[in-house]
Amino acid sequence: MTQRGSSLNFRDFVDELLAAGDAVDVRTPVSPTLEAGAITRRVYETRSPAPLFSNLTEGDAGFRILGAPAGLSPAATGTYGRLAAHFGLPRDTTPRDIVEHLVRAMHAEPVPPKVVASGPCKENVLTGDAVDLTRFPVPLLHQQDGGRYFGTYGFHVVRTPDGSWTSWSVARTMLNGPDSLVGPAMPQQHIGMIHQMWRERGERTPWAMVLGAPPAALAAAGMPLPAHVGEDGYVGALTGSPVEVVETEAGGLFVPANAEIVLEGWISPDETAPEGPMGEYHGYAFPEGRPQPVFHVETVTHRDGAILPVCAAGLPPEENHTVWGTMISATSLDVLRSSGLPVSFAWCSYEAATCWIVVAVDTARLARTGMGERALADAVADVLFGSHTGWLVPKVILVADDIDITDIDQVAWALATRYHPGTGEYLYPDVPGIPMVPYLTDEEVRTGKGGKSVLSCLTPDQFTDSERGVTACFRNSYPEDLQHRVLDQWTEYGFPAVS
Ligand SMILES: Cc1cc2nc3c(=O)[nH]c(=O)nc-3n(C[C@H](O)[C@H](O)[C@H](O)COP(=O)(O)O)c2cc1C
Ligand SMILES: [Mn+2]
Repeated sequence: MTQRGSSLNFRDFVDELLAAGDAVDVRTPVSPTLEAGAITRRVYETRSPAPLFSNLTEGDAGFRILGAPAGLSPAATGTYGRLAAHFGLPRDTTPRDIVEHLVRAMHAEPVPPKVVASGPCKENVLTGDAVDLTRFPVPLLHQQDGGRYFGTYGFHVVRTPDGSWTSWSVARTMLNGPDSLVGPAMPQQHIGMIHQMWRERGERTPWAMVLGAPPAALAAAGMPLPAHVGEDGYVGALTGSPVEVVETEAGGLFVPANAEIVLEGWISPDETAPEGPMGEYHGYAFPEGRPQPVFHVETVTHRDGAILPVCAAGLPPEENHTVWGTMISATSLDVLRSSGLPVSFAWCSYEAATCWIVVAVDTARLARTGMGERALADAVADVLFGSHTGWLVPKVILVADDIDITDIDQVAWALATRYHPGTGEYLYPDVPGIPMVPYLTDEEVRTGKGGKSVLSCLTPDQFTDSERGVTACFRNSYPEDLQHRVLDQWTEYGFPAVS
């Protein structure tokens, strides 16, 4: 027996998507060399159901790939349905409710994982010469990529030498040979911090990577929770049940018991190999790769008929936007609210490729603070850019909370009609930030800071809570009884129903 349900069991998640018409079992032969990537890309770009490739032309028979595990869905099956299913929420849950759900769990008591003796991830155990990652259908995802990517939707498991902190974190890993991977472990990310602790002792970092993890665990591993917070305990709080974990074959680390594939081994203290380039979250593929740490695989365990989940990164919306962006929204909202600033919501617009976060300001509360625009911008920059989550996002857009910031059309309208050129932008050249942002100068990439801003779409009257004008729209421009009549008679007039 293993725990069930779409949030805590990847296989159940896949079955639920198939049952909801939000995944397609692709039985036509498909090559993991570019073809699976091309199909997955088109799926994101057309909001089609997720492809389950069950007849792959490379890799051992029986292995499968699930593409676009958290792509957006056809409207008829719930646009955010695949993301909601990661948390066991109904398919029609709004992104706003998903974010509030994530924030609530940050304030709940962590529920530590439950260690079980065995689980489906141990159905096949391969060690020694039997370790050959090329037996899996490891995809080449874009023709510009520097290699095949095994880990595009999996997470690393590492633990501090003193055992006090276990970190689960999503980062990409490229095939480096039959028994090794290579990928980033940035010093600002928790895997990089923990790897550094082992390096300082002159030791290898004990490591595991989990693919086809419980979807809630994957999402938590892609969430910038603060340092020393275990993502495993957060998943328990989020789902209401402890995650069932099993010990690795080598011992010392614990991985979700029903994971599809688990790689175990160690990160070399000093060895690097060329990694990338890869089509990335910001939507571009840059020409050069760079040297990154090598992950040596000593043991592979996997479920029968294992399914490798795959993110074909690039132009939004893919998982770097739908999962990472949503998790950043939750952690950013939490730090801003906790600081006492008059913030009602925060949202990384998927369309902005995790390069901006929109912050909704409660203008009634803002007026009571007496803050001016610069003071507010500086305070938001200070709180957000000073946090683990704020390192990831270079731009903040402030808007009054009459705007539904989860609706990009409304955000575009606010930018056009409320941002004042020349005075509405505040720059923070000395603030550190993720060096992957496409528009950074070489100097900014080298120093790891700059290119960060707060852009205000707050109009002068909004600082005094006085109204300069009323939005001319259905909700504001007609008496309520008339609005109800129009809504009630909508289809009678002859229009198709609006969801
Ligand atoms: C699909 C996906 C791919 C990601 N790829 C990377 C990556 O390659 N490198 C990286 O540093 N972060 C990547 N992230 C973001 C990290 O997982 C995220 O910042 C997380 O907070 C890191 O964990 P940590 O906060 O425990 O360090 C990715 C996230 C997702 C959802
Ligand atoms: Mn972490």
